[in-house]
Amino acid sequence: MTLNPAALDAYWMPFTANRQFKKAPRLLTGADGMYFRDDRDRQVLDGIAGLWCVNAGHNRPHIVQAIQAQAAELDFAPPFQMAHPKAFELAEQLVQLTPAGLNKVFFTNSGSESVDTALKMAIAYHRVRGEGSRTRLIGRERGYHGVNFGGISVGGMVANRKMFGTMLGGVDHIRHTHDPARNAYSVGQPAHGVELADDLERLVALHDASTIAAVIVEPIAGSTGVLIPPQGYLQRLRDICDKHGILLIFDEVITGFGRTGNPFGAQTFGVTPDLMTVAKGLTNGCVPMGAVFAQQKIYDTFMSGPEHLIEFFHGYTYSAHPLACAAALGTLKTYAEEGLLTRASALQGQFAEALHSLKGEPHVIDIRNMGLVGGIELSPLPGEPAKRAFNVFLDCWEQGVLIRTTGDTIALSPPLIIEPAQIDRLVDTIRTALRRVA
Ligand code: PXG
Ligand code: PLP
Repeated sequence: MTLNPAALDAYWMPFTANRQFKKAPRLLTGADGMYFRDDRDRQVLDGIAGLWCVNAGHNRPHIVQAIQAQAAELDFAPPFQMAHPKAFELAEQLVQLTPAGLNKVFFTNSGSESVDTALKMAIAYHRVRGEGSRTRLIGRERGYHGVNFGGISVGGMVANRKMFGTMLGGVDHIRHTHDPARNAYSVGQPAHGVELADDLERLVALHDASTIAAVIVEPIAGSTGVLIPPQGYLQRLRDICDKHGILLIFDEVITGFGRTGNPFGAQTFGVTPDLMTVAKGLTNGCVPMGAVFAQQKIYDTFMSGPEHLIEFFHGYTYSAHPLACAAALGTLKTYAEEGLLTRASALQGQFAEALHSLKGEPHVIDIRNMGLVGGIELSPLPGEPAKRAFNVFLDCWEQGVLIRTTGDTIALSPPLIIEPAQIDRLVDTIRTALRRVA
């Protein structure tokens, strides 16, 4: 099945060079396990779990059957003042996986919605407990928190921000943690940079803690090129937040559901946030769904007014959609049966070794890794940022391997079912590409 150029005209593609793509489309028509199938009937090894989301691999029977059965049983249930059983069942199962204390779940339909939900929860929480002056939100340079207005306001990727006006007021950013001069080629967490967390003290001194509601960071910054937190950094952020009564939000849309070797990055790094956002791996990418996990104390604070009144004026038509809940339950069953939420810890040694074997190949200037996520940073083509990495992407695609690039960094986040030989193929494909691209 191949589409002719006219058939590609109407679809305005997201985060895509539309005109370039439509001249030479890359179409996926099927998927199973570790592989996509494309419109030339090739098998393409999936090196990025779709888009950091298909953590259990493609076409998994429990998930497929759960979605099919649910569609025939209950297609939709209104989520406001009504509910359906699977929403509760899913929430109960999820809080068995989260760090202790994060035992309330609010459902959304994407990571972007999870982020905006968490930011609203944080501001409203302080207001309900009588500190309505705490409205300021702090993000981090190079952060990615989705594309809604809240998310791009606290986000720190300039291309995602500069076209969209002034965004939310009252937002500030701490410094990012990328420090190749000291930390290039670190295996796992870099040794240097714990003091970068102290940048939060600078913002407290500037704005006063009484104006700050929350700080949001990704435990590992994914979209900006896989930036692993320096040793001790997240704990120090936690300590500074506690000292000043600021909520700490971990955006675990990428690090959630097994990517780092534990169910959540919070567990891998040993730091528990007040709110935690997830999406992607929650349903294995099969039906859109996100969630926000909240500490008991936050939920309890909202449960203070008259019992017949709505406590939190927020929610989506499709919050806890039956198809999404069914898909998530099938996903959790698959993760549990196959031990996938901890499998990355067994594979990370081989993954790290394979990745770091690319040191010394043409153009490579840094390699970063943790669990089953990796970043390979290239020197840019002079005057043409991002082009060299994209050339590697195209070369790998021709070799039958799907990778992802952001700027001049190659990002890898394979399904957690990957086998050692497939890790080697992934890395060797990149090696071949590096040796022949401009
Ligand atoms: N937070 C984080 C940390 C994310 O990685 C989102 C929020 C938004 O999720 P939704 O479901 O609204 O897309 C994300 C999503 C990339 C890439 O290029 C990364 C994401 C999405 C698309 C592309 O690396 N992360
Ligand atoms: N716009 C309009 C006009 C609506 O009526 C609604 C929901 O009822 C929305 C936007 C929000 O849609 P959703 O709940 O799917 O986010």
